[in-house]
Amino acid sequence: MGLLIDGTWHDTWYDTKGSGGAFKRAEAQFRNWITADGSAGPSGEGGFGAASGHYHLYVSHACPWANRTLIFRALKGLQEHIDISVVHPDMLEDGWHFGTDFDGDAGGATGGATDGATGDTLYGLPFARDLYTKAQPGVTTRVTVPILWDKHRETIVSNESSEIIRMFNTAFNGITGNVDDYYPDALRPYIDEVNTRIYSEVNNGVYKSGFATTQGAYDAAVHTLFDALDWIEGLLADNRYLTGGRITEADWRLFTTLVRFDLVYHLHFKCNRRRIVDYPNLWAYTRELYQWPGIAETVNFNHIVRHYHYSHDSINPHRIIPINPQINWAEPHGRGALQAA
Ligand SMILES: N[C@@H](CCC(=O)N[C@@H](CS)C(=O)NCC(=O)O)C(=O)O
Repeated sequence: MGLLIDGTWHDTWYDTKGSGGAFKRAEAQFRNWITADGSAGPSGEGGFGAASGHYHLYVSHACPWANRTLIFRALKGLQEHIDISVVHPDMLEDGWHFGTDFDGDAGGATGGATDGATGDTLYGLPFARDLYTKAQPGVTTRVTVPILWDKHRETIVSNESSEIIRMFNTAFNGITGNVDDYYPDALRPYIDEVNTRIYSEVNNGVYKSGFATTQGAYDAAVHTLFDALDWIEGLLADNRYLTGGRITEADWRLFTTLVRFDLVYHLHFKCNRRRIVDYPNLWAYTRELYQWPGIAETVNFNHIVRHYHYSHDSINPHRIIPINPQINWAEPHGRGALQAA
């Protein structure tokens, strides 16, 4: 784990000294947009037009932010238009790397996809940081996944998952003919409001709990997290999805945290007041989303379990991979028939 400073790699863990032991996530730095016609998007440079085979997505199967982008690639039928490379689940002193010696079937977790680490299928580079310096030689940045890469310009379009999923939602509609909309105009204010709370208190809340280095920082994060889960449990008693009867990006953004919760966040990040299976509505909802066509294939439990327990030696210094609960993802969810967006 580390970061690039002026293009040079420094192997350092997150610095929590200046923030009273609290984990603060850095802002993503590459913020261009792919649009249907290459016109400028809400941020960054223009000139990134939608085209089949033009872009490549670098992901970790362990990572909830990368999982969002794989989900939108599946929901929007983009698999044949945007190919992918999968990093190795172990993120150690060199950060994310492209070793191929991980078999996605290994590890004993059940269900989900089973593909392993692919290596960098575009360039054969050893490390994800090499992509960042290829895009910008003197860059100062954390080296995160997902990375949406432009194969022609040989640069990073975006390393911000919340924006990549918005691009996937609309930019390629003319190519795929898939006009399903997960960020519909009428619901945008409500989706934005729900996203803001869930990002801070749940998606990032599990990391704030797990990476806290003082009791106070942990207590603040973990209580906020479970208050937010209680709020969502109540919301789902009266609503099919977070913003009403229609599934939106807010649901998919929450799902990638929920699907990892009982396997890794509950134990490894000490988010252990309750498990997701203990909340009737949240658990049925998580199963429903997992069982949605194309979604189980985007979730690789073996990468998830391996990455968290093996990569964070400040939390698990002996790198022992726990036995893990057996979760029945195929159990009927009982929330009615599936609805398209
Ligand atoms: N804002 C980014 C966050 C991505 C992120 O933090 N990814 C993690 C993996 S789950 C990562 O690559 N961390 C490496 C690091 O922080 O050095 C997004 O949502 O795309």
